[in-house]
Amino acid sequence: MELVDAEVITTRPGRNYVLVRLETDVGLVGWGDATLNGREKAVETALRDHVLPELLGKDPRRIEDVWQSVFRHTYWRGGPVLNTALSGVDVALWDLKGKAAEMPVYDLLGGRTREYASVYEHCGGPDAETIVANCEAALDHGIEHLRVNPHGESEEYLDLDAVVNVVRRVREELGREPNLLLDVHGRATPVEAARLARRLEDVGLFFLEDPVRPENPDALETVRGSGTPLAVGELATDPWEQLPLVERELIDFVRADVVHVGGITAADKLAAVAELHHVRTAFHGPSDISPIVLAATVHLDLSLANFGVQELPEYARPSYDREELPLWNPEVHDVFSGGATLVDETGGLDVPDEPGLGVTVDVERAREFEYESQPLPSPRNPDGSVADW
Ligand code: KDG
Ligand code: MG
Repeated sequence: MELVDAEVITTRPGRNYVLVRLETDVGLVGWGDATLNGREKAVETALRDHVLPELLGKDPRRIEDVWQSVFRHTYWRGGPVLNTALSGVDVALWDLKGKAAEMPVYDLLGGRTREYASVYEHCGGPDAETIVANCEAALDHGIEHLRVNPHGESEEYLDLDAVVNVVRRVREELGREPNLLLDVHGRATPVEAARLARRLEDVGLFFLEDPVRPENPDALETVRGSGTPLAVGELATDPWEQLPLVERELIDFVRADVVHVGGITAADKLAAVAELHHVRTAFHGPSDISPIVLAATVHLDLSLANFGVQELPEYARPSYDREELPLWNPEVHDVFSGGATLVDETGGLDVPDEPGLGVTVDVERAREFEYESQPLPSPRNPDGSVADW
């Protein structure tokens, strides 16, 4: 089998997605996603001008070989742009392999370890009452992991005292049972994060995410040591970035993003190392990844012994009433069908028992939605200096 066509399609059904389409000489087509939020055009160019032309004539069954060649033969390897391009190719190759073998990707990865992948839902709002109402709506749908977003997904500066008060209120209102999660987007200093983790011990968080900026992993030594579990890794652009955190057991959850860390191939290797250190997975699943990556991630989740929880993007939510602005993006379903869906009452995602990833892409519809630049948030501290988001 050989690759006879390789195309990148940037589409915008509600938001920008960069898709990879690989076609073989036997008529099989595989789909991948190479979306890098806010820098989509950089990846599109890398794929179109550099990566995809080199794939033509290659045997798509040799996923590991293609991975190694795309990663190492660039010489200037890694980084968000090149590794997102590589991830898109890798996911499309797994889709193709499943289609060729007539097996779902989770079977290629060793088979199911679970019936569904439990998800966490984002519950934001301007005050504790709204957040509690949104948590209750999710709980009514069987979702047991709730990410409390004290500032919604807004650009606002993070006031740590306010965050602690809101999280405490939410815990008091909901009782001990629901699993509560908190993401501080690296906005705390190491010592602030350590204090935050200790102050939240009695709340019993499921995890505290990105307590500090990821550039200096040693900073997590300062944060470590409280009873609050830590989750880090959505910014990792290769599995080696997470390796010291896993090996030194500085974190409890790896949060790699399949579309940035190097695809299914790299995320699976990272998960295997994590398993040996009793670290579970909580793979990234924001709405800036398309249903192709969500499906790829859930195939992996379903196959892993050390799966922890899966983030739920907004387009995969049940359409229940929420008291915050609905972020629901129905146009995404004009382009993508199948893939991961929530299983009623379980609060978990499952994928169809179909060959490959089980996602269908309406390519003509995808071409109709044209790319538009969508600037990323640019939050500032009260004194005007740059803050993380
Ligand atoms: O593109 C950036 C988003 O994916 C990020 O803000 C989402 O932090 C995030 C999360 O935990 O999903
Ligand atoms: Mg995050």
